[in-house]
Amino acid sequence: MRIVVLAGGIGGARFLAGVRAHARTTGDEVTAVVNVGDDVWMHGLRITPDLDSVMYTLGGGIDPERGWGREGETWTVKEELAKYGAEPTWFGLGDRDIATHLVRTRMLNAGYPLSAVVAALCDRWQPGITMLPATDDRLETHVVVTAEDGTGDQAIHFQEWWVRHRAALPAKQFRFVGADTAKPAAGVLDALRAADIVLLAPSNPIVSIAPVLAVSALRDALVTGSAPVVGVSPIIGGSPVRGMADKCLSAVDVPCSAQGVGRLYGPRADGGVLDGWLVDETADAATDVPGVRVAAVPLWMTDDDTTAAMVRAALQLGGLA
Ligand code: GDP
Ligand code: FO1
Ligand code: CA
Repeated sequence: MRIVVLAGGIGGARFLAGVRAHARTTGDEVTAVVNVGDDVWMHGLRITPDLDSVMYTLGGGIDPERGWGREGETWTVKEELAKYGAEPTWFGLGDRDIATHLVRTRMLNAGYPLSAVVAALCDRWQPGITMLPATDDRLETHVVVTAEDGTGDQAIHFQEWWVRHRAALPAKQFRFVGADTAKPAAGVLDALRAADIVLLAPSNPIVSIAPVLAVSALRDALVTGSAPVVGVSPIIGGSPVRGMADKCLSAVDVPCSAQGVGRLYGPRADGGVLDGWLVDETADAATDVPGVRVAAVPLWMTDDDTTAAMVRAALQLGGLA
């Protein structure tokens, strides 16, 4: 069976570890289509946080506490850059991590598409699944906030909003710059066409999954494809578990609940993307999303086996397994 997963960073990576654990018992093929909206240039280097979180997590190189960057990291370059006053000082590139960004930037400058860069980096990390960026084209999430001098609105890069301002500036709008013309990356449409099921990881719906679905040909392939689409709620009992998804949801007036996110995604039969919606067994069990089949199981991704059980429930909800 072929499983395609749309994913962001930490939540996506942990979910994919469970999908891989399940697939190892069944021989299923797994393809992750990963968000690139967080990608950014810093100090002349191209940084791809969600792709790297997935690659390092599945490759055994992640810092498990942070959920991004490398385990056993050192910060000499960051400290030296700060001594030069080289901005941005609010964004930290670790020494080990920088090697990845150097390889990526060099390949991009040589003309390789991002999907080829990801494949090359995965030669080292061996994630055990196929990893694809949503698009090889430029697609960046920008956040519209009130300008610092109060004179009007200003759009800042997602990383500036998320890391520098810790999502504390009220977001008026999220813009996926470049999405209008972005095409699915090499391999994405083939993967969606061949899929037996498409899963939406319990990733941030606004800044991880929405930018993937903003690639219109990708969304069309998912919506019109024959594979069932099942989402997994990133919200458990009104809490985003970890991270700041609540700040993103409130910005677009969506309640921070499994029901709120399920209704935001909406039924595939009526302009949305879902056939099934998996929610946590506790408070979320009462979730109702018209036009979508809802099932409730424990959704805490505490270890790969627990997460693999979630994956099996998602496959069941999609009518497979
Ligand atoms: P990011 O790109 O690094 O922010 O990571 P993602 O967007 O892929 O995932 C972040 C989301 O994962 C958070 O907003 C949480 O809602 C969700 N999340 C984290 N841990 C868990 C968990 O154990 N269970 C569930 N259901 N969701 C989780
Ligand atoms: N997150 C932070 O909170 N502070 C940082 O300095 C930071 C640096 C960084 C460098 C490389 C990378 O791949 C990720 C990094 N992140 C950092 C995480 C990242 O900003 C966000 O958590 C994600 O983009 C949200 O998905
Ligand atoms: Ca992300």
